[in-house]
Amino acid sequence: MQAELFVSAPAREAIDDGAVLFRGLAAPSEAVLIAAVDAVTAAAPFRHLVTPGGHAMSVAMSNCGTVGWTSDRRGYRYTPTDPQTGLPWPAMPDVFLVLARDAAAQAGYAAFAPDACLINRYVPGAKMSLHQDRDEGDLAAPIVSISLGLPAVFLWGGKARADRPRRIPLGSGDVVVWGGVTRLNFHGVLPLARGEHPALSAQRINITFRKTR
Ligand code: MD6
Ligand code: FE
Repeated sequence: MQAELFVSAPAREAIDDGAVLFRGLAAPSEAVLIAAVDAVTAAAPFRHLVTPGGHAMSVAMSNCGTVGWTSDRRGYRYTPTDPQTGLPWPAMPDVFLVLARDAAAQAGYAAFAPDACLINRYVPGAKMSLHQDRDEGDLAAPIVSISLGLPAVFLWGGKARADRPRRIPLGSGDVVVWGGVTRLNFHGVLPLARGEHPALSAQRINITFRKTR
């Protein structure tokens, strides 16, 4: 029946070449995803990493997967253990993997096999300056990004830092997939506005999946 096609196809918005936004794709999984974030961050607590320039980031971070993204005065890199605990990063929860692979496939990236998952926590005022994601060894693989909690304004820039970014509102359950010719585009997040989310109170959680090797 025709109606079933509409039920199973998520709202899809093209952001750019190779970049797609699926509104609400993760919304049905919100509670399960939050429980999985809680489990990961009980073992690998959120922390404010220091940039090579010596500034503490306003966004708090954790990771799960075979390797995790980290930063200190010596630079940015992926490590197999959590520098704070000395332990391996927690395994990637199944619910994360299933959703990431499904979103990637729907965006046209078959067989996405992420080995790293970065979890970012924003509170009001926290932001992410324009940057490129370029520390991954496999730039042919896309990145999948899931947003939960308070809404944010995502900045979608171009190939050069000076390109004026577009503003894309992201809400809880929205999933962005990007790769291909825009894999290295600059992007960021405006300072989070105050608000109250039913499940996450005054927080936004962003989960990004990457293939580093
Ligand atoms: C955020 N996201 O949405 C920050 N990077 O909180 C990112 O920096 C990002 O969402 C690469 C791909 C997708 C992303
Ligand atoms: Fe990024």
